[in-house]
Amino acid sequence: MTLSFARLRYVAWLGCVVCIACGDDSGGQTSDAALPQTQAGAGGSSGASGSAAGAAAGERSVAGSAASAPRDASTAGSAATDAATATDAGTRDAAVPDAAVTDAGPSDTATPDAGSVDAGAGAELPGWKLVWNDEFDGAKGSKLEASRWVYETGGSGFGNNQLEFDTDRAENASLDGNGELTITAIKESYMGRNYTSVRLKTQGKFEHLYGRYEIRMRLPFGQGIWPAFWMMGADPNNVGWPTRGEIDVMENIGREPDTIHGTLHGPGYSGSNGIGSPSKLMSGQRFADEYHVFAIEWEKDVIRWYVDGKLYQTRMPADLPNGSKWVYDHPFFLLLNLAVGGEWPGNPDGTTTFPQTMKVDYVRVYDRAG
Ligand SMILES: [Ca+2]
Repeated sequence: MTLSFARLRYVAWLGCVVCIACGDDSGGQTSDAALPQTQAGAGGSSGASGSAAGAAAGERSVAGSAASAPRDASTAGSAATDAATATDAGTRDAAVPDAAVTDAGPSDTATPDAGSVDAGAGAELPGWKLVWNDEFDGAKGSKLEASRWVYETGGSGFGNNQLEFDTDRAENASLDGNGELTITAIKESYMGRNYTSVRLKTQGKFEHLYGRYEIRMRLPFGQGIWPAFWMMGADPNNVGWPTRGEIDVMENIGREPDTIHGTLHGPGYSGSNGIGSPSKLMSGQRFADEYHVFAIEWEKDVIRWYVDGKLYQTRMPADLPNGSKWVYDHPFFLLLNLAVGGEWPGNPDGTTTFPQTMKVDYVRVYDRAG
């Protein structure tokens, strides 16, 4: 394991995936101190901190998600622009949800179907050019491709007091033979821990500046279960976390089955003070019931978060606390993990069932075309 336990000094309260992250960088990056991720966490509270936008954003629910709105591929190219405009206006997320702000694209089209597996082909997205992806095609039982992913193994708790030991075993992560990655959190005694799972990253394999980052997946569920798709800033100069920056594309904690969180962590706004907003499904729905597409569009001075093609949050430098710095103008790498327990989600209890399975159809990264 690559973590430097010493670094994991602080524990964040709310969800910092990051924290998680922090520990991660193998290597000696000094400062990656661990840290917490967070925030977002806490649901509505997230963001709050000094961000003007924080408040407004909190309420937005991207209801209707999947099933309801058919996506219009043709809007894809301009979507971002429109969104940004709406946002600037101050209406921020509010304005956008339903509108035509779609991520559009063939990919989303597939999303609506509940149990659908492998949206398959169709990585083309109007207005965007695919620059990196994993469709998880391959023989049943195979592990992830070493050319794309690094298994971040260990049971340090990643600064969040997570309970699992993250392994590189096929039992915890393997292709299902039908175009999907299956990540499984298992309750078992392993290396001094009582749960095993997986934490993947593209550090050193794929680090990229700006673009659209999209994942189609079906979440696991249950108290203490904490899936996340997120990004950490590459850190060649060892500035450490949170100065290196963290973008949480999607986090979910089991006790909020209808809610996901998108969050930024940077210097002066990390851990429980991260800047973020939740997105909720309509009453009675759970993210674990269907596949959903989670995405961000990251450009200079603006990051937009989407669920099933609907924009629910836009963040810009003006949203940060006074005097704090926007640290999102350098390459980031991707992380995909399924944590068990920890400060933010709390630990599993008698209602939690194992194994818990997270299915991932694809991860795709695009640059703006042209
Ligand atoms: Ca696939």
